[in-house]
Amino acid sequence: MNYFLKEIETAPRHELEALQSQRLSSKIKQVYENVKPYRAKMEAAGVKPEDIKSVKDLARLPFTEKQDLRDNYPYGMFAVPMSEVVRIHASSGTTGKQTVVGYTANDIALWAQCAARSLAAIGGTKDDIVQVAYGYGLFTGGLGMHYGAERLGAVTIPASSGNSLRQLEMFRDFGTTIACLTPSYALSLIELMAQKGINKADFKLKAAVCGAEPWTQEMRLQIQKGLGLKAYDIYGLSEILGPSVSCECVEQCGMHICEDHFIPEIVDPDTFEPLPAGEQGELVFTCITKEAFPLIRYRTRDIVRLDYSECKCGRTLVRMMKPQGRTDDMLIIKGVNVFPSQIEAALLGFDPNATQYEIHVFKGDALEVRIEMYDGMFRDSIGSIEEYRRKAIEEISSAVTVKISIKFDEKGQQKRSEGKAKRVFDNRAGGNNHG
Ligand code: DLL
Repeated sequence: MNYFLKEIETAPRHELEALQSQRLSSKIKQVYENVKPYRAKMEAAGVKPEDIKSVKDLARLPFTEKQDLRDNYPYGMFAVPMSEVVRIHASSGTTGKQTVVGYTANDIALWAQCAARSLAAIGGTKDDIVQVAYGYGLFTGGLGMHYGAERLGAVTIPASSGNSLRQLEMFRDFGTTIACLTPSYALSLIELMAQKGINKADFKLKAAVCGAEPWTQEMRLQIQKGLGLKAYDIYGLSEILGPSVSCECVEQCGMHICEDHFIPEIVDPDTFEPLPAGEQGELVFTCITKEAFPLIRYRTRDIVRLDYSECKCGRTLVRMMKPQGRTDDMLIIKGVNVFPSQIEAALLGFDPNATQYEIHVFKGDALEVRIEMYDGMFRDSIGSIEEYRRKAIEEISSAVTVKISIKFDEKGQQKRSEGKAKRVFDNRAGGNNHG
């Protein structure tokens, strides 16, 4: 097995917990002293830093939410003087004002270590050639994986996203072995390969590190087949770090969280009460090592289940299963909660080639799935267009338990993704329009 920091990644759980407890209590002291909003919240909750002695005391601390970051925009929650800050990133801000996060030099080193651990977990070594096709800029994907690949000692290609034909040329000419990109961008590249007659046999790719947006197992199979590699899931969010808060290992069965830096909790999304291990709920993180922007009990809005069982790779770090969606992306259709990922799983389960699709919601809660047509779509087993429609409605409606309609879009009509795909268009008044 390939590890970057074996001692930590395979540490017995009681040792890991002792480390977390010690780091947590000193971090809470630091934020209490240096970050006014934390001090105010803790005082309001009647909690003193000395009350937090171990991870078991975590639940006594107040939550932090996106709104707190907005209220203290841009630098009000930084825990160090600005002279210590060496980098800033910002969240994409799909809803409301963007949020700003800062990093000290140690934070950047910590991030590079986490990203190197992620790459090592999927089999990466210094002999690899890593093409980073996440966007570079305020978005954390590009620079996060870039520093990780360099820390691993691999050859790093700072491709950034877009310029798709060039991405494929680089795969071929530079002998790229690991590609870092969003899953929807991977699909866009696969489509372009078919259009340009580019063959995956010309590539040396062995792995894709895909994240930044929800994607299903069905999508994984499409990417693996289309690019001739193994596709691994990587998770992160700007507020906590960026990519590599957690990443899959070669077993492809859940993403190991860097728990020596981030303590995860799962809470009930309605009552915010902590849920027992193994239950699905909202993921909450507490940063215990970051210096500039250590969020405490940050509610991510991602719906996740944690698995504490042993992993075949030998890592003892808890695994988070694929996020089922975000509480703020969940659609409420006639009183029923519908996650876009459920629609994707049902659609691709029925037709693995229907990867270019959109979800539209209209007044009166009408839910329409628009599937872009592709060559040969109504041939073979799926039958005629009406037969396809009937089957798609049946499969998707039964998965989400609400009635849907299907519309077929012309080939090439829908916008292709180069980063986070936008798939949901909520046309109801006040509806959100997340990807
Ligand atoms: O998307 C960081 C990142 C970059 C992760 C590259 C992985 C690879 P944000 O733009 O702040 O940061 O968006 C964070 O994206 O709360 C999730 O809802 C979603 N997300 C990220 N990774 C995954 C994933 C980056 N693997 C938000 N599966 C998070 C599902 C994901 N959703």
